Amino acid sequence: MTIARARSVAIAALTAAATAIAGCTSATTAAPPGARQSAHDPADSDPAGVALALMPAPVSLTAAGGDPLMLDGDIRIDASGDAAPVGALLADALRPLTSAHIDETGGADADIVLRIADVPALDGDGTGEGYRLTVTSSAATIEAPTPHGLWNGSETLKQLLPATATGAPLTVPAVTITDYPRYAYRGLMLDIARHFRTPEEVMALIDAAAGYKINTLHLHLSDDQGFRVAIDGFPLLTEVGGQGAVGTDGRKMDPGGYWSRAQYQQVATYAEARFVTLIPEVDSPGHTNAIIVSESTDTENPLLSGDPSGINCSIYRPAMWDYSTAVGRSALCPESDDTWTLMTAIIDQLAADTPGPYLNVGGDEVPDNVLSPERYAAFVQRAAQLVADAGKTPMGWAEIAHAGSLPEGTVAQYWQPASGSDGRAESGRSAAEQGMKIVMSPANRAYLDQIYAPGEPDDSGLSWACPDGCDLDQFYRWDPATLLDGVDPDSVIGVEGALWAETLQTVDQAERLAFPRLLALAELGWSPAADREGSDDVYDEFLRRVAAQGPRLTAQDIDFYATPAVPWN
Ligand code: TNX
Repeated sequence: MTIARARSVAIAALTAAATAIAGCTSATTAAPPGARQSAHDPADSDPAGVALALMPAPVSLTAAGGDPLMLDGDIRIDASGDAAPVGALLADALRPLTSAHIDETGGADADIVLRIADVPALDGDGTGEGYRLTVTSSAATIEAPTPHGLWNGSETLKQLLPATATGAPLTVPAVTITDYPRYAYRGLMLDIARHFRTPEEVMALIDAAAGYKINTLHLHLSDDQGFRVAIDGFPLLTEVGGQGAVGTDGRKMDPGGYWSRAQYQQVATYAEARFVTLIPEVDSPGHTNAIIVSESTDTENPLLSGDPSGINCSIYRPAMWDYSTAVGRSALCPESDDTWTLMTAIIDQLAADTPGPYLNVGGDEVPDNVLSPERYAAFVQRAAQLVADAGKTPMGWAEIAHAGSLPEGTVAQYWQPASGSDGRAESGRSAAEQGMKIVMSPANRAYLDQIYAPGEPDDSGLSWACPDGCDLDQFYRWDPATLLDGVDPDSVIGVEGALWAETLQTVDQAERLAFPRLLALAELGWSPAADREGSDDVYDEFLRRVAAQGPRLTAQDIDFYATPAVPWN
């Protein structure tokens, strides 16, 4: 446990007490006439003694005011057919909370019912992710048109239960929740190239993020300092390319590592079962020094030409390691056949092992003196076409807009810390004008590697996009639909928090930067548009719900920054 962790545990204990009295729900709550609506008045404690501090806020919540559901004795879950896998994961989540026997065989009078059903109130939801959760004194019923919707409903139900076992029977307040997402894409990016993370660490982060209805995990698998997944036919990519990390520099302070193909498949399967779409990224043509150092002297490889030095368009010739944080020094040459032999092998294997629809080819930060704009465009067009040929939709950082004609449906991820009509936002505007869909990750609003506050002693992040710090307000008080002038709101398909890792040696450091700020992005991605920028009430109400997440994160052994912005106690 880090010092930060000890502090968060102490705060969590206080938060648990506060949570029990702070009834609250979304500003967007729509209650039918006559229904008792949860209010923001802290004195309005909910009758079950469990605060409705839901994160992200649901579209519509009605506190029915009736007796809560008491889960004691046998807890019977009815989830059959397509609902069964979600029911089994829900049962697993309940076990640590209760000594009651959990019976998944269902039956007419089950306590928890998960049912695939047409819910007319969700007719406007184009994502298929919506659900309705109805809790009465006799049962909690989740209905949704898809298993993904049932999963989202079960994550909400879990938030209506205590974070940890209390010894008392589990109670669930009587509520009706109708809920669906604003955006189909709600992502977290993990950079396991700059510092290695194990599959187990990544799976724990999937669980934590999925609890907040994050449905996309973008894995940044390769960069200048490391290549992290074994590729058939090219063992040096990982045996050489996976050995270091940022800061290694001969000191071995920052060891590398890599996943076997089977481990990648295991993480993909784990994510899929939790309705998290895995998106692999092989960053190219820049950010490729690990590939170049591993393969430009791979003269014995029968799949390559015998002299693959032609892949190397970096500033280092012959190739050499650079474990610093410098960017813009490496590039794969678009003219080399060996470049495309490698790119095809990497893309085809990742496409085959990835259940989801996307594959990201990067495309960021290639200076003109490393590759001319024409050579950059040639590279990105060919890489994107390889992705399309492998049956996936290409994604890349928004610079790919400069590559010109890319396959239909290509998605651009906007990252500049610029908004409105600022010239630096040109890549985002250009991508949208070309008909690409946009994922919003503006660095000063969504880069989870940035510091919370200057001088904060435990802050291990970078500050280039957030010189004055970016605390929760910066991550919460903006609107992905309107950030960029000249971008049609309909082009925006969602938001993603990017956890770059140059400075993050440990997973505790990574967690502390991601939480609680990822919750702000999860809410922007899921909950209806609101006046988050203008209204202090909207923001304060969000902060009260963040406070209730402290014990939940602690129960999952997730470190977080106990920002003074949040009324933790
Ligand atoms: C910029 S923005 C990068 C990454 C760094 C990050 C650090 C972008 C697409 N590239 O290579 O890790 O800043 O904050």
